[in-house]
Amino acid sequence: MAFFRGLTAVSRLRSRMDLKSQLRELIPEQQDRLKKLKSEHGKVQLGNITVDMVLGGMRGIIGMLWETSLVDPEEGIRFRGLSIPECRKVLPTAVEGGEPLPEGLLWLLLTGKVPTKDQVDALSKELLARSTVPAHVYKVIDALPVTAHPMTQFTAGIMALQVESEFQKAYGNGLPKSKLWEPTYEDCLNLIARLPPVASYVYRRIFKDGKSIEADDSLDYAANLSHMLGFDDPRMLELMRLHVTIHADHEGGNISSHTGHLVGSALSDPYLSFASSVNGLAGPLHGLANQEALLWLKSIIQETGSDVTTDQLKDYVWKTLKSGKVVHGFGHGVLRRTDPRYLCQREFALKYLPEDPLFQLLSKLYEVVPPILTELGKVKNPWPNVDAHSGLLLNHFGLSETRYHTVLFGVSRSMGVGSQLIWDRALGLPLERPKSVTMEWLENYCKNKAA
Ligand code: CMX
Repeated sequence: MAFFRGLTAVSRLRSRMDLKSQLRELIPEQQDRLKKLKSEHGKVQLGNITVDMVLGGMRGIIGMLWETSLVDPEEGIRFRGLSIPECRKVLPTAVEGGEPLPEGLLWLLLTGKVPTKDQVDALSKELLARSTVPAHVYKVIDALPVTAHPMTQFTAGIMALQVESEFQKAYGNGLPKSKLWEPTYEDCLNLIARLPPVASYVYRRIFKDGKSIEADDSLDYAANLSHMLGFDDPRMLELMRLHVTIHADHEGGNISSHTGHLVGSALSDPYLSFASSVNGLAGPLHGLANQEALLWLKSIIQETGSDVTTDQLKDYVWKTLKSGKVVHGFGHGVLRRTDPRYLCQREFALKYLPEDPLFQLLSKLYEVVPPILTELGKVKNPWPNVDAHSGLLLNHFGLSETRYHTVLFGVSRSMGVGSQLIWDRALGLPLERPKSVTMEWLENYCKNKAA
């Protein structure tokens, strides 16, 4: 009898350690918090919306709840209150003093708590156990021409994964709204787990011999992603841990996050929602900027050689702008300073690849581009963003196929979009349906106001 009591205590302890059990404990108190906010402060006005905001892509309009992270224009992203430098200090690592394990960030995004190394290791194992991809997914990808953009092949793979959605089944079976977070959780964890094999399949199909590399069960999530792509250099494993951690989430208003949340609000399952996110990420003003930024850096070296002077660089930047293009990797919709995701990648480069010619070029551009963008007189943030830096780091360790880089951003973004989708369903957030108006409506409104 005492033996069985002991066993029950162990399983109770284990269940308290496990991510889903922690969420089950957290959800009721967060639901009460939201109810209180609505009932006590629902009518409080949040500043004034102007016509500029309506016409300007809704900039600055607070209109969405996003629990997992918040961007401060001056300081940058905070994941559940922790900045990137803080995350790099407190989240468990694979190597002493190394980069955070993204599983730790996922835990933090979901629970608001910094996990222990044991919890992170258990989550790594859980993700690996969930990572089997059904064979039809690869057939769907194979049906596309090998020349299709990697992001197209990646999204097709995500859509093919959707046929196993637990959410869709549970919804069809009439699961009550209050319980929908559970199949959302299952889908999101399965999705996050299955993206590395799908992403590496796409890479090896397009750029290598088409032969997949099996996951290594001794490795963590990001290291396995690198391994399955075909890169086992320990520095590359560290880079992938950093890459997946910093690209995971950037509050709710950016296109990939917002799209996932919007589509999810129709109770589309997490696969459908996240495929939409990835399609938004594939736009050159958003995630595809990492591809464009690296192609641009390479084009400078091609045209001028690596001993480029400051004057030559200035000319090149102006030439880019005068040809009607933007300078990819610079500027931001919300940030008004250098992106801390850029700065931590710069730190990584200074540690591992200070002599890399593309890194040295980017360091020079850090001096040259902002004054030129400022001179244009319309750019609100002339400083570099995350996408200026990520490509050259991957390139340094041999992942030089620039067109592929946004796929890795996509793998990482599943953690942020997935975490928020779970909370969307746990809090019972409603269908998203902002009001739109016509130009005529605005003109009449302004006329009446003036009168
Ligand atoms: N190069 C040239 N022009 C730029 C610019 C840049 N890097 N950044 C902004 N501008 C221009 C805009 O195109 C806009 O011009 P118009 O008024 O003629 O249309 C004007 O400056 C004002 O833009 P803004 O208010 O400063 O910036 P937005 O919020 O409209 O756009 C962003 C933000 C990121 C799309 C823009 O800075 C840009 O195009 N940057 C280059 C692309 C890029 O790096 N995107 C990645 C962002 C990070 C991510 O999401 O992954």
